Amino acid sequence: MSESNYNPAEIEAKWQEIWEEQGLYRQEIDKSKPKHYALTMLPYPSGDLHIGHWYAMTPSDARARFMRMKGYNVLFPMGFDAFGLPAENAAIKRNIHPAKWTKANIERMRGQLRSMGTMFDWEREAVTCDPSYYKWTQWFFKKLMEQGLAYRKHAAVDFCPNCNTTLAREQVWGEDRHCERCGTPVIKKHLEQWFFRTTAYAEELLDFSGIDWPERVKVMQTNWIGRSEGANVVFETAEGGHEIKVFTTRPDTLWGATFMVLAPEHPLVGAVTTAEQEEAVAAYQAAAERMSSIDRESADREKTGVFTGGYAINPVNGEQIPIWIADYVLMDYGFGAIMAVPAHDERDFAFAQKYDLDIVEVIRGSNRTDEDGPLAEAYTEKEEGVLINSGQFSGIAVKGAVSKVTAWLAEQGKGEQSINYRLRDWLISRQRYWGSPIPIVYCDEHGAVPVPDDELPVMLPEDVAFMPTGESPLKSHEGFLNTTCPVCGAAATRETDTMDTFMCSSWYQYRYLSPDYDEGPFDPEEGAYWLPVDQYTGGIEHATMHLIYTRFFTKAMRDMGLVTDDEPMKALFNQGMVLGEDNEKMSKSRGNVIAPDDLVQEFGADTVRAYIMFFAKWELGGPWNYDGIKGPQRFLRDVWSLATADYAPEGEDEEATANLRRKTHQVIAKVTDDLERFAFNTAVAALMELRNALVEAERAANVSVGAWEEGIEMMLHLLAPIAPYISEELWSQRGHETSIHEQAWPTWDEEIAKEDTITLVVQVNGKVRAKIEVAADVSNADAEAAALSDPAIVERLAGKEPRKVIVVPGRLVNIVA
Ligand code: ANZ
Repeated sequence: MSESNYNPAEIEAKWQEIWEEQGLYRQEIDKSKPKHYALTMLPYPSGDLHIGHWYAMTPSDARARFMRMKGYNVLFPMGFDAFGLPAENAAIKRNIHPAKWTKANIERMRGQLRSMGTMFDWEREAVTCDPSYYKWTQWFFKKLMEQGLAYRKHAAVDFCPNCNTTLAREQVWGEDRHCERCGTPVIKKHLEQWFFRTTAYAEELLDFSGIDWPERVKVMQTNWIGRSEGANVVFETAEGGHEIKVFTTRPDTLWGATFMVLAPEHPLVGAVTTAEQEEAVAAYQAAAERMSSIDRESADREKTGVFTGGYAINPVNGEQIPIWIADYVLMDYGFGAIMAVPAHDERDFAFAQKYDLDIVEVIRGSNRTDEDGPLAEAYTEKEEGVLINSGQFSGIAVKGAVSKVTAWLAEQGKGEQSINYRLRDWLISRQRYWGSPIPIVYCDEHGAVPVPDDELPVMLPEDVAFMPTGESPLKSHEGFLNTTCPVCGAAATRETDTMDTFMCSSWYQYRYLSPDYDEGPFDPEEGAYWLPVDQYTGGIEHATMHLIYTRFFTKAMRDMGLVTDDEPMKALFNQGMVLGEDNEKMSKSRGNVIAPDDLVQEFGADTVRAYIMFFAKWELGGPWNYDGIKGPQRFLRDVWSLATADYAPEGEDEEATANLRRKTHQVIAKVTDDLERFAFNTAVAALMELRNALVEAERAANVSVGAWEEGIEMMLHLLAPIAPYISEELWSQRGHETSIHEQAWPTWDEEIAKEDTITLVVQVNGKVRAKIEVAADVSNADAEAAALSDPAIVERLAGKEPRKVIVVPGRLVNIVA
């Protein structure tokens, strides 16, 4: 083989320039071709691209390039999710303005992104902190308001004391309810905040028909939305005639409701509490308020509560039942009140035992009798058992009882069927500086008035003391704060909170279509051609935040008449994560961070790309291995040597020629199928096999020139999406004038790809009993397996284990029975 003079640094810089000059990756409407909108999640401009960006983006790029070669007109844009807390925190730490910090980072990252060799069309770049972008984010806020999907409410909200801002429910994670960004446990604050009515689409968000999304994401979203079917039942208080409404999933257990529990914040607590209990109740309420950072829903935490002194009447049997307050009942689910059925609910059972409250069994399983004594635990079975102590329903099976009891309650005017969701409306107000201002003006006379369209965007002022105080820094900016009412012209003040940055990324795929368009959020002509996104790629960590928000946005946009699709992205694929060499998550403190720039310098971008695609299944990810990159490096060097070699056969061996052609066509089929399925690792492995076959052919110098040329050119085609620079360079060195990236994806010939087969004779105890077709290079084990599974042999052995099997390669399989 010829000596390799492959110099990645040189050719990569060269092709970046040529591609840009030629506009090779300009992506424009072309109605003569089917379109393919490939989207990968946009980065936050943190300052440096890390290997995780490479891991997410370069295989996505390979897939987009593959689709392009397959004949699609591919849109593959890139941008920056540029508002957000890290910029502000970095700015505070280093005393530079967040805008400056962000812009410098974007500049740097653009260069790094270019080195990756991706086909991003930079003319479609969108940066969410640009006024030309956030003008439309604000416009969407107004549109949502018009649609009744944005509203303002005074509410107890989650507040991160470290980030000094409120958070959406989705941004509060874990048992200890910590901030998704910084890990600090959140506290509750009572604030006037803006919300988006995501719950209006709860039912539709549960419907994933028509989109090809990973099962895991669908399950996570379904759990997050948390749909429960049940009934609302009204209880009256024994005195004062107040009505307490509850949501229950088990109306069939109503006869067993022996007490009620209100959330400590429930508005009727004051009304039902007796004078004797007032002090204890107030103390418990105060404690609950302080405790709210702990997960009140946690099942294992010891239940606590206080009796209010008041009673309610069970609507089905007229019994007086005590009303308690307890923090395991949450104010923001159902009606913030429950009917407690200790015999059939674990939490209620624990509570009743602790406070010595009545436990009345109303469902009985078949393996239990009166002699068994009191229940040792709640009986929560819904499929097996019959109702007892339940008036006219006694004796019916528990299975199906919910709907029967619900129908009867509705007839009696005592309840109604109801569906509840865990999903909460999306809280979008943030008390921080670096975000899009909310386009609202408050007027004494006219309340919250949206800023007129022709005054958008409400510019984020730059001269702001952006120290985090828990209040928006915009509050202390007189010039920003003071304005006039758009309706009456009287003095008014602006909303000073900014929007959650998840809002910016909820619609960015639309802005990419026409980032400079000023008549609307995107050019409808571009939208009509490119939408929806055909293939989205990104990390699983966005399953319940970004991916719910963007679905909500698209549904709202559809109802505004802006798009016709119900869903933003037809297909989604989640890649895994690259870990450090120590198999741990990469972090500066662990010192296991892999810096892509260094790798590019040492190996070239193509090798880094090939290794990223090769070292793990993309959806799984795994630990980085510095030595592992040598394999793909060797591979690309070999490809270089092979493609630049002067191949001159010494003779022409028919079989060797057929073998090479077979391999070539098999690899075309394999790589095509693999790239379709995001199986990049096996695609690279198949190309390495083709390399081996070519190395062998060159050494033996015995295949036809035609077969050799075919092998080399197919290698370059198949390699193009994975290693775009080297394939382009070698392609052009071979005298081609148009880019390899504009070539059609190769097809294969099944006949040529077909394995050579041979016939083996199968004997049982020395007599020929069957003949089998197997691959010419079949292993002994495979030949044995094929013989033993032949129907004639299976019949003859009649289930008995053969005593011995002897394989004579290329001739026969002898079974001793
Ligand atoms: C009586 C009952 C009997 C219940 C029984 C369950 C079992 P999911 O499935 O999560 O929707 N619940 C209702 N509102 C609540 C609140 N604000 N805080 C805490 N718990 C609340 O749960 C619905 C069940 O959770 C409801 O059904 C109610 O308890 C409780 F054998 O009512 B159930």
